[in-house]
Amino acid sequence: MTDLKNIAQNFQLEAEIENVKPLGEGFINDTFIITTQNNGPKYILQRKNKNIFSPIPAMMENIQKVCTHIKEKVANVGGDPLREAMTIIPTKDEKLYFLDNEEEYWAVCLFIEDTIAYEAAETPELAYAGGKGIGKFQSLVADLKEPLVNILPGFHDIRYRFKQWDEVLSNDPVGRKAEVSEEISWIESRKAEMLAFWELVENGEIPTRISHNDTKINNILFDKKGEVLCVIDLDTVLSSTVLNDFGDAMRFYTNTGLEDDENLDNVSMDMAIFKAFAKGYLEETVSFLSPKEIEYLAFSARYITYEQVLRFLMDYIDGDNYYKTKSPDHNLVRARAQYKLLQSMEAQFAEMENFVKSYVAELQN
Ligand code: GN1
Ligand code: MG
Repeated sequence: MTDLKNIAQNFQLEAEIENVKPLGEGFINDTFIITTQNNGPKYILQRKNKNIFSPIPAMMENIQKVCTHIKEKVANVGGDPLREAMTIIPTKDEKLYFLDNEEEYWAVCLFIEDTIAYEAAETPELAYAGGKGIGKFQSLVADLKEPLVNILPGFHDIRYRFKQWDEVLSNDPVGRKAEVSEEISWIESRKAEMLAFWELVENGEIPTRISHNDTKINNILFDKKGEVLCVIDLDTVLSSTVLNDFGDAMRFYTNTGLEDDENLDNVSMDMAIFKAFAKGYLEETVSFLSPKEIEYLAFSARYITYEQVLRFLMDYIDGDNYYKTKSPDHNLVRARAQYKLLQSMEAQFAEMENFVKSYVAELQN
């Protein structure tokens, strides 16, 4: 604990530190909350995972560019930039991160009070608000002209993922491949349709824009009225297709079970949640989305869910190097649960597509 306090001391905090405690269950970074004395402001402290985000200083610059841009826009319309955007707290020597003597990177942002972070989209109303929030985020950054550094090459790029996949399968470093031949066939049998989609991004038919890329519901802060206040966890802001944000949100919001549910009967895609999120999202974005983006919106849910099956399964075969796990087969359990969700999306795909088409037509009339 003293260590964490010592680390926190390096940042420009407005009050004396009281305590530093773990917060949340991120799969990638380590997150803590800093409380300060006399009920002073709270802060979020994170050890950023340098094995995944590289280089961290460039990632922090990306986040700062996005936050500064959003703050300006929020202020222009009379909003509160300290609540409706993330505020990065620099170090005492004006850096966006602190590098400790073990070469670990730390960053601090202001904790936003009186907000709710949900772990599941419990109602269609919440999903609708979430869709509006992600749509609004995309429209706020749509005119950000400064380039972002690609600190996660190939992140939602299935061609790149297949390369990693082939390597992990041929190395089979911990001898797990033989026991998951059925799961491997789930990936292999869908390769062509996934690549066909990604080719549209590669050849520019689907445009590249700034997107969030990790739109789980707990990466959004809601206010007490149930409206989205602020989109957080900006480590993955990148130039890619905005469809990744829609797809990843659908992977998370519509799941009637847990991401790592051991009881597959719990897992399916909730169509009411899909429709509610899509409504909110489209209301904010239909003015700038291209016809191709709209055409592939529903498919993006399948794409990202498939990619997530692949990523969990690949990490299992690789010996669990990427995601934090709680048991030896955690990644396999996650892969199976996400596959169940994928199948449910496939079964309901026609209705998903039709809904998007008809709601866009309604909005455009
Ligand atoms: C990771 O860090 P966290 O838990 O918000 C991951 C996402 C995955 C997600 C699975 C940088 O997100 O891509 O979809 O876990 N982030 C990174 O729940 O890999
Ligand atoms: Mg997160």
